[in-house]
Amino acid sequence: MRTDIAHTIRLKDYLPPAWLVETVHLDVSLHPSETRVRAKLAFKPNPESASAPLVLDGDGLSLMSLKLDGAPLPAANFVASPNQLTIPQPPNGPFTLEIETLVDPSANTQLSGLYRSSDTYCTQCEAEGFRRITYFPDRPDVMAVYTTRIEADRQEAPVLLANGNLVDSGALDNGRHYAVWHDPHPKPSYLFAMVGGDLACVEDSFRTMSGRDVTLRIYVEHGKQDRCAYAMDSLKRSMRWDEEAFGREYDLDIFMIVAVSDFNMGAMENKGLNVFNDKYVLASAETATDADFAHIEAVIAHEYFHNWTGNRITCRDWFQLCLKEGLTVFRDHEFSSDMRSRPVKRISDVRNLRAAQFIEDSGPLAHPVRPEAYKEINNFYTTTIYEKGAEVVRMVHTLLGPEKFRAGMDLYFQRHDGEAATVEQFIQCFADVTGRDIAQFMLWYSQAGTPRVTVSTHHDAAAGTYALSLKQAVPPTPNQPTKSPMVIPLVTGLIGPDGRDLPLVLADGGVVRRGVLVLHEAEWTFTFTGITERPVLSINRGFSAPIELVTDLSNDDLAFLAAHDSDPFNRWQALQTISMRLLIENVASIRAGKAPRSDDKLMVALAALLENPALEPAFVALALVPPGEGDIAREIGSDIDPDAIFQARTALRREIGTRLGAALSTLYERLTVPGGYTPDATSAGRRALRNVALDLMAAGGDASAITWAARQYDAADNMTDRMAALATLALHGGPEGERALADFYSRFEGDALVIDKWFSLQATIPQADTLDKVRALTKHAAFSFGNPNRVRALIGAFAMSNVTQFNRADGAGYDFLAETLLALDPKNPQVAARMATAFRTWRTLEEGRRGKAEAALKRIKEGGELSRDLADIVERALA
Ligand code: 0A1
Ligand code: ZN
Repeated sequence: MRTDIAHTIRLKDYLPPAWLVETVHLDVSLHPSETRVRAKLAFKPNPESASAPLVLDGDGLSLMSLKLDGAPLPAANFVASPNQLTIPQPPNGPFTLEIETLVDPSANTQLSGLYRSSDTYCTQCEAEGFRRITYFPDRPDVMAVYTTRIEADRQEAPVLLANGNLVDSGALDNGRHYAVWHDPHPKPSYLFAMVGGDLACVEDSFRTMSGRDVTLRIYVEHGKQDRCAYAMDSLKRSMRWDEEAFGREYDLDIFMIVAVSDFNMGAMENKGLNVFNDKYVLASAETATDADFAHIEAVIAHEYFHNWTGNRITCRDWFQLCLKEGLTVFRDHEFSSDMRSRPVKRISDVRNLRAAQFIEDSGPLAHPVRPEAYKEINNFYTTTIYEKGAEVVRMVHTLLGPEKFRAGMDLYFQRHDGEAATVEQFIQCFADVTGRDIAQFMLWYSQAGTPRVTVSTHHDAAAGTYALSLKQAVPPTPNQPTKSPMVIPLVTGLIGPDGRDLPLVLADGGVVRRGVLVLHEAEWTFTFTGITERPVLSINRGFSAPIELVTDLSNDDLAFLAAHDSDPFNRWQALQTISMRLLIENVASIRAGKAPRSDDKLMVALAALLENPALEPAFVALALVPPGEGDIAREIGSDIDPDAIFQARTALRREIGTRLGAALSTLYERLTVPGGYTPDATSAGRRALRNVALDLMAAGGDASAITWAARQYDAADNMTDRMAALATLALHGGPEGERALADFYSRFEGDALVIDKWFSLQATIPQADTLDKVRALTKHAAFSFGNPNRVRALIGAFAMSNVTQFNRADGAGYDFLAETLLALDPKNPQVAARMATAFRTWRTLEEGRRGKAEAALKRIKEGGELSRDLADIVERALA
């Protein structure tokens, strides 16, 4: 574990590298505990910086030998420690360095650098894992051409892979063999990858737009080949889409994906050799849900799209992380929207954004999309960098329109291909194609916090004018007490009594393009003319800006929007807002010992959805789900009582279940999906609505829903229906739930990814005995603290998704997490740090829980020698 004092790295201190690396020749001899790495690096001085000593990064390395220009370097001429190699007086001009290091992949439980997953050797080098393999200037602005020779025992590792194209391979003595890979595209060290193991492979091919044939391979454990078809299909669709939507063609002869079962994140975009968490590759009707299929499609696309946004154009430094991540998430969101239903995708994305990013942005871990300082970069692979980063790119798209946006992207690819770029350089491309000034827009990258926009309206029937007054405020966040007004694009419509959008004519003669009103000031009033009858305002359509919106719309206006808005997002939002108002009132009532009230108009509006055949089932399914517990808590803001929130939400679900029971059961019977299972969005939407209907009926106390759920569980031919029925039974079914959980385990025993669903489901049941069950499950034979998927499935689900039980009033949930993190940290600091973010809302809790959460955090802080990762999160959470 790293125990070095963590210093703060700052954006303002950026200096270009003193030394550049032209070529890297790696020669790796794989061995379970003593892998020998010989690196031959061709250095040259950077003409853009002053001469300086050569300082190479390392992390836990053992140096075996060192040569400069072919001759052993005398000990007096260098200083080596496990974490650094310095040559104080390197030659004046270019030179080569040959470095031999020894690494132990089997002992690498952090899963960064070279490690073993099951018996496969694999690497993870982002952000700073390459320095755990050899000494190197491990920073993304050092881009080199890599040639990798891998040697291994042929029995142990018949498959040997690295970036680029295969240029040589053959047999060696003693049952060993080798392969040589060459990647002609200069790349930063974080994109290096190699794999060695006994893996099965599924192969296909893709003809690019210029007519080149690319070999596509997915490597998986033997016996899993039949679960790769959807990933392969997603890959081919991604490749085609990037050509059509962005004009981007693939640039090597082969594209490989390797699925491993031990992986800290979702997947990694290493050049030509993506390494994936197997959760985002493997799928079959019996083992994966519709949501799993959609995630696989999105992650495959995301990693593939990085080939241009991330790899061909990379980041100058880690402060620019959103340059590749925000942009690539935007691209994968667009891809999924084109493959599926755009409105449904947008609603789901916004739901996730609010549930994760808005919460991060309003607590102690808030940071700008481009941070200005960090202690541990691994802790900045956050929802702010990724999802808010994508929203910022989406705003550029909204402000410019599709054609100018595409022109800006084309310019970006043309201008910066092969470079390590900055966020300014990216945004400048859009400025250059439009002639606009970007200074104020850049605040989206530098100011943390979710802007709050307050809207008030005034209709003057006599004058035929409609005034829309907007005020914006950005809340204080860590180290940023005051903020400046941002550029906020608000897609807006005024809807007449007949349900149609009125023309938007500004009184000052200004033109509204594509319905986009742009707020630049702290306060501004837009006045429209020609509005004789009172319209209903639909603002922030499609969630055009990632803001909190406060409007003076009445519940009747919102019900009108729910029924008539041409923007599906705002139809959904209107119902959410009505529900949220009710929930907040009911939370207060419950805390005051009063009964929650019901809302007839909400029920009428929801009933209308169920009867509207024009609506997509997937949309209706989303509209029937009330705001989540986290959303309600965020809206309340402080003095949170998670139990009262849960009760208010449960009461609303019960109300929907009972009041709309007849319509829900009709839907349940009508929406069966004929034929065998296919994962397409339309069938998935029908299943989603049918399963939401079932769950609401059960929430309403309908005993026949339990019978139906039990029948569905037993008869299901796919995991979506089986899992949905199991969840309903586990939540409402009493002994039926117990029976089904036991059956599920025995059906899927040995299939780790499926058993993860079983862990998560049990960890998220909002009942008092859940914590004891979770504790017991940590001892279950199928559980392991060594595997990140298992840890996330059980501990992560409990801490992040079981709001009432993690936040138990007696503090036992916090104590459990603290204890678990202290045990996990020495093994896998990255995963421990990520789990610790479950404490990010502790200050908003009511006094009793707040004290207990703080005590648990302090216990972690004082719990011994913490990793830099965990210490950083705990310190920021407590600050
Ligand atoms: N760049 C990858 C995600 C990733 C990030 C960090 C990792 O290790 C610390 C691993 C993967 C992506 O965006 O998919
Ligand atoms: Zn990414």
